Amino acid sequence: MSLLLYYGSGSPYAWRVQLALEHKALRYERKVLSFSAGDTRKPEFLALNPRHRVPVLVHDDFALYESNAIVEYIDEAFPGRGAPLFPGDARQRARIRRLILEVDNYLDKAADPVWRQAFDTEPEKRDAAAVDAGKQALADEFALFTAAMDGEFLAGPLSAADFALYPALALIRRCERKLLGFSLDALLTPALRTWVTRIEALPFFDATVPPHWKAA
Ligand SMILES: N[C@@H](CCC(=O)N[C@@H](CS)C(=O)NCC(=O)O)C(=O)O
Repeated sequence: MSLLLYYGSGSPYAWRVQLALEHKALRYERKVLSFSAGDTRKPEFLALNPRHRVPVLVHDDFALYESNAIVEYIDEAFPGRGAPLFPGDARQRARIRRLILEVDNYLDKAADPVWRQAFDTEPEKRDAAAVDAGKQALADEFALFTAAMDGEFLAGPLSAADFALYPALALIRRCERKLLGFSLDALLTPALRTWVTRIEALPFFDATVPPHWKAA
């Protein structure tokens, strides 16, 4: 059996998949792609994902893209390895899927202007008003996620919802290096701050941190 993960260092979507693979204690190889070198547009990668995005997981002869589909596949393809990532009855599993959709459809949208200002905008061209609007949108999102929280983790026990949200928050925190005075903790609710420390204390967490983040 072989598992190969194509990822980009710091990609929040790829990070979800790494959290799932590590949680299941699966052995996998990694192939890091460089966005700046255009690796995602090379024909051999386009053959795996015509949408030219990481992550892609190749399990033997089966290649799959889209992080949420991959996480769900890992959970179903390797039952009995680690606790399920979609635990509970139909309603609980539906909540997990809903929370993941809320991360992708709402939280990411709120974070996007902040990410753009931090990572895609020259320091002298940064728009403080855009960052402030982003901060407000993020605070609103964090209030909604806090209200939806149901126990130690987002949906009660640890689940795929936690793996969807954490990398987005980590990337928001990474903006602190670029945006003067920007602080993730200042926007998070106390419950989410505690939740972040819980995720970072997971025994496999360190293995998933982007290598170039560790070096810096
Ligand atoms: N919906 C996709 C999003 C993946 C995505 O946007 N990946 C970015 C990196 S964070 C990427 O590979 N961009 C490279 C490109 O667009 O060529 C998923 O969940 O897998």
